[in-house]
Amino acid sequence: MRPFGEGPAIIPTDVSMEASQDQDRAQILVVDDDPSAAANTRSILLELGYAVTVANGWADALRAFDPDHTDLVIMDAVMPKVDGLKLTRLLRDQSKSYVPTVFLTGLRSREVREQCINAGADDFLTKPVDHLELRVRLTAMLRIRALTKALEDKSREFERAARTDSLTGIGNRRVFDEQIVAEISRSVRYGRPMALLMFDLDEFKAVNDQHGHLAGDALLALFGKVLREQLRVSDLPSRYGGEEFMVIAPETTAEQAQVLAARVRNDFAQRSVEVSAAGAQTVSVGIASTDVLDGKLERKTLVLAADAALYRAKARGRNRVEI
Ligand code: GH3
Ligand code: MG
Ligand code: MG
Ligand code: MG
Repeated sequence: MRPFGEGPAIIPTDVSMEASQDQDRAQILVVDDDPSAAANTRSILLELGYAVTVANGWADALRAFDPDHTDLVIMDAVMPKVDGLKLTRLLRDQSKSYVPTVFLTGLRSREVREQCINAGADDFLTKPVDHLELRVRLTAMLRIRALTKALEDKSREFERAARTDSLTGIGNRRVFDEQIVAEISRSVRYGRPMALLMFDLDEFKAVNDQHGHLAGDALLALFGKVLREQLRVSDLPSRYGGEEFMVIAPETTAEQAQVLAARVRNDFAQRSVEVSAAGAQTVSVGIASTDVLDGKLERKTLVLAADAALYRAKARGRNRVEI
């Protein structure tokens, strides 16, 4: 869709042009239980240069509605079973993106108009449709749609950035805080095992001191990559602090977590040699898991247990895994 809708795109003159311009043209979904009324609206819209999908009734509309591509819905207010008012609510529930809806109604009563707007319609037009009226209303509505969509995209981008650690590309502390609560409650509810693995790079301060912070950063980035590659999709990695990382492993016992930790440790030690002049970088791991913990399972218990295990790994010489 073109930004900020400076009116409909140029009317295509041949099929190949139509295909190439399709991305640019606003996509309008026409919903009408009366096929001839729908065809009429469709032909006006095509003439105005819009891309049009027609749905004959509510079930068809729910199928055809695509929040990522539909820019605007033109809907007949009076349809059997599910009318325009109800359908608008259904479509709104189905979409996180705000897609404007214009009602077409043969009813001229002022109460109906108020009902339409109260039900979520953004505008309405009476049948038979006046071409100019339709054109100007759509221009205004699509301009708002373009602005809204740009804002929605931006906000998704910000949301993603606020949750990602930029150096390692994995989730940050905020993501860990959310995921640990959700996974513990899932584990408790279904009586399923879960493990928490806490990784801490060994003697990392020395790497920075001797080889510079850029070398340290490269190693941290590599560790994030190793986690992304070595874990199952259901495992949840995050950067907890400076050179400390967490992995929440659902459906995982202490024994299985040890295997996972060993895999990460070995891969990281091997690949770190290529990334930094500091030589093979080792990492210590503390594991807490529901199958070896007693008492009420809480976030605090699990984190403290993983931390204590990590401390033991450090005390016993580093470059090892403890439970
Ligand atoms: P230990 O084996 O006991 O864990 O020793 P250590 O040196 O790794 O532990 P310490 O906590 O003393 O040092 C952690 C170091 O990690 C200190 C800090 O400068 C470094 N660090 C934390 N975040 C970053 C980062 O984003 N980039 C770089 N290059 N270094 C970081
Ligand atoms: Mg009707
Ligand atoms: Mg540390
Ligand atoms: Mg450390």
